[in-house]
Amino acid sequence: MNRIALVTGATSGIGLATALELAHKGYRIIATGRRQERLQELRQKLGEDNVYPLVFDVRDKVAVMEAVAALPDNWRQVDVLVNNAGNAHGLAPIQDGAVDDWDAMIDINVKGLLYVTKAVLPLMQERGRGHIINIGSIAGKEVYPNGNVYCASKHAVDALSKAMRVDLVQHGIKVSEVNPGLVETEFSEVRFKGDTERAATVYQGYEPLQAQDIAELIAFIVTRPAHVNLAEVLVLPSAQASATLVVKEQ
Ligand code: NDP
Ligand code: 8X3
Repeated sequence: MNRIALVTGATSGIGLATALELAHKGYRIIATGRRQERLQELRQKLGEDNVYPLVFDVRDKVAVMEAVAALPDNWRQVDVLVNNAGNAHGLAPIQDGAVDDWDAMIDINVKGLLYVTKAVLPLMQERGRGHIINIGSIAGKEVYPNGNVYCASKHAVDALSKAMRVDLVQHGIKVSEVNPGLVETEFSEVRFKGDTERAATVYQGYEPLQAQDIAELIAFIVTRPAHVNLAEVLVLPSAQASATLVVKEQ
């Protein structure tokens, strides 16, 4: 198999696990993120011919466009785009929210996803095929207290996934949305601005999902036959029933 997947946010968590899992399935990986040293580690691990690192901040539309435009000829046949880069900043009631946190979430989770999609789509359109996987969230299906702008950003991902599916179906491009519940990654460390103790409490008292669980799901979705599209999947830890209901040990 000579297939190529571009995975954003491949430096940690779900994106890193997905890059590894898809490589295991035989894909060559275009791995993106801001932390260059982690992309180099991935390249060393998987081999130079199997990983092409692209370092950019998804908020920087010029950097995104230039990086994708500069892909060498043997890396331009992108079969799969995993729009995974994203995060939450803060957890506060709307009246106390920090405007910089709001900007970050909307700029990264919504506008960043759009910029990368805009840059990569022509490569799929010219071949008349491709598969885009957008990483949404249960926060794109429900809102929870203090989650306001993060939830809004993931509701936008939900709307955009449906809209992309409608617009791209006649171009032979599949669009799938994967909506995880609680996954133990660096997500909460970022949300709580490096407070690792507070971050750890999010995943205590029950068995959260691991990044590998989501990676395996993504690998399953992209390896379905051409006529099958798993359009949307909500995937939760068994202890979670909704955005707010998680059964924890006392
Ligand atoms: P991590 O914090 O572990 O990973 C986030 C990834 O996004 C990193 O690789 C990071 O790379 C990249 N990223 C963040 N900001 C930027 C930016 N401005 N430019 C480029 N890349 C960026 O978290 P997760 O793996 O958990 O998160 C991945 C996705 O999954 C996100 O979209 C998140 O919203 C979603 N999600 C997570 C859930 C969870 O419970 N963990 C549940 C549901 C959805 P770098 O810092 O190197 O740039
Ligand atoms: C991440 C999961 O519940 O923290 O999207 O919003 S949650």
